Amino acid sequence: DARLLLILGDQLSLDISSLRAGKPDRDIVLMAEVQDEASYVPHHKKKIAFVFSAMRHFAAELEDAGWSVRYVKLDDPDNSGDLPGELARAVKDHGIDHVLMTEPGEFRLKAVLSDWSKDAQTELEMLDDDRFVASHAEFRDWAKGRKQLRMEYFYREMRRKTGLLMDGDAPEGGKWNYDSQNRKPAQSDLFMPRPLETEPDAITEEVLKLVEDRFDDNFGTLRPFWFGVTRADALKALTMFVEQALPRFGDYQDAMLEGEPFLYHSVLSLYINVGLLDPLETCERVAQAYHDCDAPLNAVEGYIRQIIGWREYMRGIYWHSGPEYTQQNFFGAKRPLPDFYWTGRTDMACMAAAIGQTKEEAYAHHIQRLMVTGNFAMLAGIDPHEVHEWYLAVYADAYEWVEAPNVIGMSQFADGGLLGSKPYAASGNYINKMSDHCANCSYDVKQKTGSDACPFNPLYWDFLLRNEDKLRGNPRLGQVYRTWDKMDEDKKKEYRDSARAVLDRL
Ligand code: FAD
Ligand code: DLZ
Ligand code: SF4
Repeated sequence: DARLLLILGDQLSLDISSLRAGKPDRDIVLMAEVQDEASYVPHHKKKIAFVFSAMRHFAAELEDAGWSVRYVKLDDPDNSGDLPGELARAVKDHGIDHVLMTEPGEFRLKAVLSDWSKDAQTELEMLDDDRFVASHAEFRDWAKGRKQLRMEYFYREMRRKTGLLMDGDAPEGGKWNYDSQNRKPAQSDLFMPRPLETEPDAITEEVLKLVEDRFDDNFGTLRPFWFGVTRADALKALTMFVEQALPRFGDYQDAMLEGEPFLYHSVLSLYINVGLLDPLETCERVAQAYHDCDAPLNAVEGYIRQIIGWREYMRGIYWHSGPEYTQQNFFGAKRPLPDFYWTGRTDMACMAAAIGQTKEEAYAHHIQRLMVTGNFAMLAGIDPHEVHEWYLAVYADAYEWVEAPNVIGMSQFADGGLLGSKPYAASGNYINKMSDHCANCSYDVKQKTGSDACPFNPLYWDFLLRNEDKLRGNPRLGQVYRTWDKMDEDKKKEYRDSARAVLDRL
């Protein structure tokens, strides 16, 4: 009997487990653009356009490969608005009693679809998503019995499992991690690579009009729309990255420059996360560049660690922690998200740059997300759930399974240290060291207190004090608290007063 294969907007891989289990001459593929998925957070316009256009192109590829595809567009008059509704319609129209899919990336959708299956008394079979190196069970086994979960040790397991950059049982070059050679500030006169830019074709143009029509009030700039939307585009983007940016990826991984939104980053996460690129094939390509002597080990190891280390670790933490993870609030932070996260209108130059390019490109690189917008939110005591929903909305690569551990865990420390060992809190000094923003800022990064002082400076101490009961015992913060203890009382008061003034202005 025919079965229905449901393919979600982030499952656009020809060899995904659901398609491998199906038969083109027997089964029907269902893909649906639905209002529910397009609005569980107010997604950036470019993100919606990217997902819909990539879905439409993928449906065409499936048809070329011989599959029968039932594709429901957002503006189809009969569109029910959610995935259960579309499953129900398809099951009825085609007389189907067995639905097959690859497990969704997040708890929310998994629950919604399982509930539908029970209510509709239709079998829904969920297969493992094996586009990851570690299965749920493997992560669980690795985590079991460990007092602390740390990415570095998990990463070594992933290196062993994949054989990437391994020299027998030993890591290539003798060390697992070459980060000590990375983290250099960049200069604006360096040759700057650009990520692949594609021209919208007729399919994308139709989607852009739909987004203009239906999502005009959403955050972000839609045009120019330059993302790739097919696997061929994504492969081209990978080649361009490996040839042009990878050699310097490590050196400038943590750098920020005014007017340079991408630097030497790959801008591939959006393609990897929807399935247009396979994470392992990406790593193999990058490893090949090292073996061909086209890129140095610090760049290649650093890049591979982001994918088989951090990306896999984040997914593991997400599924291991359960659906309550996004509700965590270790510091009890309650302040609402300031409006300038949506408008970009702030006189902090580093924040204006990170938020401005986020509006423009639905992209910011890791250090902007972590040490600028994320750091500010944590220092200012913004409610982590609001921060989480902002990140989930504004980036083209944002899916809860990877976004939530990065935001709730890594950037806001709202999980109390499950994911990382200490909060990524920093004063203006860090941003000044890694960027050229402070030279263009109306605040003075060297001033610690007072109305001209960089707001990160007093907020940094205020954060540590506000949360002293939770943080003083952290061995990695001992030195910081000793510095505070030695400060004279007047200075301490100045810090507190300045922080109060910054927070009152928010
Ligand atoms: P590159 O710098 O070129 O890195 C290479 C690849 O490594 C990325 O494409 C990505 O697949 C992977 N990677 C790197 N760092 C991480 C990480 N910490 N976690 C998972 N994968 C990683 N990444 C997302 O894919 N979706 C998100 O919603 C997301 N939200 C984030 C929120 C915060 C607060 C922080 C600090 C990080 C977040 N990240 C997220 C991780 C990282 O910032 C992005 O993956 C990266 O900026 C994407 O740009 P790129 O492709 O140019 O990455
Ligand atoms: C992100 C997204 C959007 C905007 N729209 C759709 C959609 O209309 N139909 C669909 O199947 N998937 C969409 N997605 C991706 C899903 O939100 C994603 O599959 C879940 O968040 C699980 O990761
Ligand atoms: Fe950002 Fe402070 Fe530097 Fe201004 S002075 S750019 S607010 S770190």
